[in-house]
Amino acid sequence: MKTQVAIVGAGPAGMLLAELLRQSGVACVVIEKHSRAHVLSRIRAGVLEPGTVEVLRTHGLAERLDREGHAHDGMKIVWAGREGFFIDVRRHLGKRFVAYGQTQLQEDLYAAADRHGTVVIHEAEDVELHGIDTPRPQVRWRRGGEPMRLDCDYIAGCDGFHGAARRAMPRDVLREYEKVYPFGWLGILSPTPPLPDIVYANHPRGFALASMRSPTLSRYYVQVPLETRLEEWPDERFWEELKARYPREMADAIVTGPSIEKSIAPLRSFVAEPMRHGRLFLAGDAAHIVPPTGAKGLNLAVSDVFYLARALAAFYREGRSALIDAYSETALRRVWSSVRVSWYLTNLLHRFPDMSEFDQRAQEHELAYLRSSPHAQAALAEQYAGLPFEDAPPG
Ligand code: RFL
Ligand code: PHB
Repeated sequence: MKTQVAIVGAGPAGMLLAELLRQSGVACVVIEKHSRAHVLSRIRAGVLEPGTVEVLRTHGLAERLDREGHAHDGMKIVWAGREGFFIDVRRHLGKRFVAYGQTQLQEDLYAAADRHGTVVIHEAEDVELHGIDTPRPQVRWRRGGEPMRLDCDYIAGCDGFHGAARRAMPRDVLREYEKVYPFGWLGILSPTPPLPDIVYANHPRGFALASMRSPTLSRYYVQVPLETRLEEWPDERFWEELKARYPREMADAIVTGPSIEKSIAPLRSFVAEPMRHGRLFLAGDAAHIVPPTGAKGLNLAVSDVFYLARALAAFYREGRSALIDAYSETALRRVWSSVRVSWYLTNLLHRFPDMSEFDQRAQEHELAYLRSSPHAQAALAEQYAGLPFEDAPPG
């Protein structure tokens, strides 16, 4: 098989890239390790930044999102025994977020691919990337034991943190920056009405988060030690612990019910630089991971893909390679901004096992400062909303 761009991974990054390239007249094939049913069953992100929504709207991918998504203006922060406050993104930036599940977005992207006959190959085993330093790179894999090969001009590595693409970068080219946090998030999805706002809580028992997917579907998380096992957390224990971490009135307003999904995610910050080598580009979780505290992972996948699709379209349409050459640097500016604010919010809102009394007091005073200063709130609102996308340089 031959194509212009081989896309490895059919997560949100890979499937969005396939659709943006198609709209620019660039041919591509997507190669995915898992089955379509598996990809569509993953429950992950739920908060779309204003810039993400804009990209989806501009490319005709927001019809269901505009119908079913729940627009909101910012987020609340509460902490034990004190009055909380609201980071009002709409007031400071005139922009709104949309609560819309990654699961739904993934369905919308598959529907777009189906409408236009985009080739997505599932259940590809032992995916390998070859010749990324040559003008004719290849992706090779096995399907049902048979060896398969795709020749292309470029490869987009959209295969997530554990994928094959980043590992195909030469060791002496790649620099990796990493921070692993000493706790995880235990999350549940429940068919119950959510609280009206997204509420982050800092409590001596640990961090908690109240979020939403729809008016009848809520998503909650509590900070747990890394060695926690799901079996230790029947629904009753989860609800009790969640409520214990919120102020009284909020705890009373939380509607409990059965969980329809329950999982534990460890927290990590990770950035691989550069995001391009030779004919290989990295996009999304393949290049970087953020702890979920900033709700940034999916949004970064979308901004990487926006820059990458624009660069490849300029190359195929006008023979311009300047945007391809600038891709890594351009994408990394936005990546580091979101990595930084996710790390900041993680430090601000969690109880670390090795926290000293000094650390604790400094954290409390940081929260008090944020609550009292409209300037600090405006700065956080700007970063929580995500930096605006950069215009393409003229030429
Ligand atoms: P994905 O979604 O991991 O997709 C990668 C795809 O590549 C496939 N794959 C391979 N394919 C071929 N060959 C190989 N060798 C392969 N290895 C893997 C995989 O099967 C998969 O289909 O990466 P992508 O597309 O970059 O998208 C990134 C997002 O999924 C991720 O950043 C977010 O889910 C992170 N995240 C959140 N992001 C937000 O913006 N807002 C949020 O509110 C938010 N909440 C979250 C989150 C992630 C969470 N977890 C569980 C990690 C909440 C949680 C709990
Ligand atoms: C979610 O709705 O799953 C969610 C919301 C905010 C976050 C992380 C996850 O920071």
